[in-house]
Amino acid sequence: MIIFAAMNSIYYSVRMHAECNSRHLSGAERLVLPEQVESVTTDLLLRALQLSPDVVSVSVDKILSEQIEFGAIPSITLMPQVGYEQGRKEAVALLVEAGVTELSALRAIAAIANGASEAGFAMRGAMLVDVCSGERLEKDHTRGVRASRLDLTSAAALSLTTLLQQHDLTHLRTREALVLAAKVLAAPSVVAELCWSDAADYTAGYVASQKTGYCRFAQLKPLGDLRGGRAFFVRPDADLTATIAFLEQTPFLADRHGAIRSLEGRQ
Ligand code: PML
Repeated sequence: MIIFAAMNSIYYSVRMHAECNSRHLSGAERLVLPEQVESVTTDLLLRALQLSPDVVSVSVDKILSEQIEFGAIPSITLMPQVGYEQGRKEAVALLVEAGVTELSALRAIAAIANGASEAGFAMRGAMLVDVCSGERLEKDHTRGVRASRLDLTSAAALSLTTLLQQHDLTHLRTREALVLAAKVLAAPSVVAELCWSDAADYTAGYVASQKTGYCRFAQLKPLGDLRGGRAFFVRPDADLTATIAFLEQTPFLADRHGAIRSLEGRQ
């Protein structure tokens, strides 16, 4: 379903970031109409406060509707239920199918698995990884690159939530990851994304690309591991300034989504 923003309407980008002991704890964001700003800001603040942070920052920035890029949430494949080591092997195969070299895929997996920040923790944002060599291209290995100013329209949110519920995918992280993947795949020179969560109690992850859609694994890391994160694979000739500007600055609203197919029963 496609919903068009009213001409010349105003939106606000509401972004929350929480820290504890100077380390990233939680981040979330929305792109909403003016009348939603108060309740959305409260929701994000309450979400951060549940985690006993030292510092919570909330920013609210005006966005004009003509600045917004619209796009699609990719179709979803629920991959067979396997352990995280087998899941990582299958993630490599999907990345290769998407156009990433095996070397690059393996280097990205190793970096996330070992804690990709300078200090060996999860990064705040994502790695930018050369699709051929696996070289890391982001300037700051702790901050990384953040896909930001993104959300989905209310109509798309309703429809997607209903679809996800039919497959017992009710966690907010899944919805948020789908929106983020939609924006990442719309970015210039991005070929694929690899992600697994840095939350101790959340083992899921995915490979996303135009070729494969969003392929979700229930387990890409052992339970309790805080090392997780994201790699955005970019073409060697990428104009990184343009890619980063799109990911971090261009407002993006997903207004439609694909279907879900499940391979979960298969081994
Ligand atoms: C995160 O937000 O921690 C990343 C979540 C990745 C998997 C999301 C899912 O499909 O459930």
